[in-house]
Formats: sequence, structure tokens, C-alpha cells
Amino acid sequence: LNQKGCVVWITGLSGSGKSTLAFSVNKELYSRGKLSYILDGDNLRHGLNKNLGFSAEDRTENIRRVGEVAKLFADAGLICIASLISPYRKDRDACRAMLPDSNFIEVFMNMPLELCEARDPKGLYKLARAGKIKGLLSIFSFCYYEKLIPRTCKKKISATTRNKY
Ligand code: GGZ
Repeated sequence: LNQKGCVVWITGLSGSGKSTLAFSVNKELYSRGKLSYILDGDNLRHGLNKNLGFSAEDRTENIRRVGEVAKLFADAGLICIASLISPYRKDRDACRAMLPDSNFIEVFMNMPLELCEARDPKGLYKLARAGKIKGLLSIFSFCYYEKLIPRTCKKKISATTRNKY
């Protein structure tokens, strides 16, 4: 296997397109003869992390475990694509610290909340706005705090743009 292992860590809000990007990067790498593997937050929560919820502590533990697994894949020489909301910088930094610096590439999905909410692929925003699920909307304040996403989307989002995402 003629490749150096690394971790591509995709962070961003729910509905920002993390999994979509992960899958297209994976496909592209495959077509270039590279070996890669996706660790997707949502999928892992059905198995390895099924005992974890969405409190700050549980998210931290979720990310720590995925970071450890990603490191193993990278050690084995694979390009490991991890796609998780991973809202807290300290958690992402802890994962970065597990690897030599150049082997951890962080990608932030810079998608305005309005577009994530307009996409709402799983209807989670609708549920959160209705107060039926907790901890989804509270994540925004952390992202704003870390100045990852603008507080308001200045531009009006046209239907064409919305459909594109
Ligand atoms: C219910 C949630 C919540 C809350 C996140 N309640 O966009 P998704 O749906 O498909 O991906 C998210 C999935 C996995 O979350 P992560 O493991 O990526 O989160 S973290 O990195 O913060 O641990 C989202 C769904 O779970 N999700 N928050 N509050 N469903």
C-alpha cells in the first residue's frame, strides 16, 4: 500500500453536508486507487457509541472514541474520513493531538444555519424547534461562541440556492 495514513476530520452543524462530502471524497479517493474509510457520527452512534447521548459530556466521549479509532485507521495506512458535528474545539484538538500534526486535516462546513435548517434532511430542526428533541439548538451557541458560523445569514436564500444544498 503506497500511501500515508491520515485523518480528515469534517466538522459542522447537523445538515451542513458533512456526510455528503465524506461520501464524495471517499468515492474520489477510491477512483484514484487510495484506500479510505468513513467514520460517520450518525452511523457510529448505532454501534460503538450507542450508549451515548447528546449532552456535552457524551459528545466529548463520542468524539474521543472516534478520534481513537480514526488514529488506528491512520496508523494502518488508511485515509480516515471522520464526519461528526464535533462542536467543541477542545475535543477536536484532543483528536488532533493523537496524531502527528500534518496527519490531521480539519475541514469545517461553513454552512449558514438557515441553509442547514432549510435542508433539514432528517427533520431534526423541526423537532428541535418544536421542543421535541434537546441539545441540537444549544449547539449553535457554542458554534457562534467559537465564531465558526455567522450569527445571522445576511443574504436572503433563494429557492434555487436552497435546492442546490
Ligand atoms: C437528536 C441529534 C442531536 C440531538 C445531533 N438530538 O445531522 P445528523 O443528525 O445526521 O448527524 C447528527 C447525529 C450524530 O451526531 P454526532 O455524533 O456527529 O454529534 S457530536 O459530534 O456532537 O457528538 C445529528 C444527530 O446525531 N443529532 N444532535 N440533540 N439527534
